[in-house]
Amino acid sequence: MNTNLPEARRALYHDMQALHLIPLWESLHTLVPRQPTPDYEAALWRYQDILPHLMRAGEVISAEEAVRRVLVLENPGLQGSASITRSLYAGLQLILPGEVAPAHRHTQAALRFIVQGKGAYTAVNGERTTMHPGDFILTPSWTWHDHGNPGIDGVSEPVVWLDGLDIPMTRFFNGGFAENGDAASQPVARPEGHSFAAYGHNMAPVHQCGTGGSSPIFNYPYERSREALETLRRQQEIDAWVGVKLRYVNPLTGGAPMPTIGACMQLLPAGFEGLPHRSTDGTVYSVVEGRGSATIGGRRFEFAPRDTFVVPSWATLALDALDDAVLFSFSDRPVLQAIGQLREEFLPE
Ligand code: 1HN
Repeated sequence: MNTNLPEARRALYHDMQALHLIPLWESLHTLVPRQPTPDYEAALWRYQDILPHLMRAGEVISAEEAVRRVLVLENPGLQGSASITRSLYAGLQLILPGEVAPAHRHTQAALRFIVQGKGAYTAVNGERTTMHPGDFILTPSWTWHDHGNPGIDGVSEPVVWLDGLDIPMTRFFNGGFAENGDAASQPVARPEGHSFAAYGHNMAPVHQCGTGGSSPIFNYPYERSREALETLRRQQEIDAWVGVKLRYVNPLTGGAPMPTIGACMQLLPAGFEGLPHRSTDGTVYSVVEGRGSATIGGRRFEFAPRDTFVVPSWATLALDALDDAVLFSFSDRPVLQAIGQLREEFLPE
């Protein structure tokens, strides 16, 4: 062996550079960490802080010009990436009365979680659904979608929702394709409520057995999810870590509503002091009802209705509720599950 090793190594690395060769042994420990070491942070966006900026955006650009008028919630640890976790994107979208966000489709899958206002709809593959706060709406990969806010029942108001997309995953795999529609609003092919009637009642059409990758239900109404949580909190023991928590399913498979994104809704009874837990799926939470706090990796964030917060992979999360609190959440869980990398831990305290 060479007697002046440091010098000999440096010389070797230098001479290898032009051939695009690097020594594995210098970075092995960071390439294969003993546990997840996310390069993004826990963070909370207060709706109260965001809303004035969103309304100002409504004054400076139309939905039509913007195509989608969205303020992206960019993780402070991932500046320039338009990502909220390594694999997911989130943003708050505003559509004002009378506006239309034109039809397009892309391979990126999207969800909408309605945060405020009524009178808007989203259309997916020829069917419209009216959005209500707390509704969980899907626009699966490559489905045509557009949004409009014509108002309803004499109500005409701004509507805001949280968009969640698998944009960073699509970017990672270089699988992004997109197309614009011929018209701003896609033609209506089926009456509103069709998908929910066909698939939303633990039944499915006998002549349609295609499963596809995504749920045929594209609006999971808050009314139903809230009612289920309310009944269960009275009938069953409250889980010490998550309160009462249900996951949204694709009724044809029992799996996640979309291949890349899973979602849940949970209720924390007033006074709940949850135990810490962690999982490898970086998760975005949207507060529907109630105040409380999320302690994420030892940092405490107080939350109020309509706030959004993000819990990094493998960071411990402990949830407390002052009032009855309802939280919606979404993550890359189905992907981690599919590749054998989903791990969860429920800690004693
Ligand atoms: C998109 O299609 C929507 O349809 C929202 O509302 C946000 C962000 C990036 C790419 C496509 C929408 C989006 C998006």
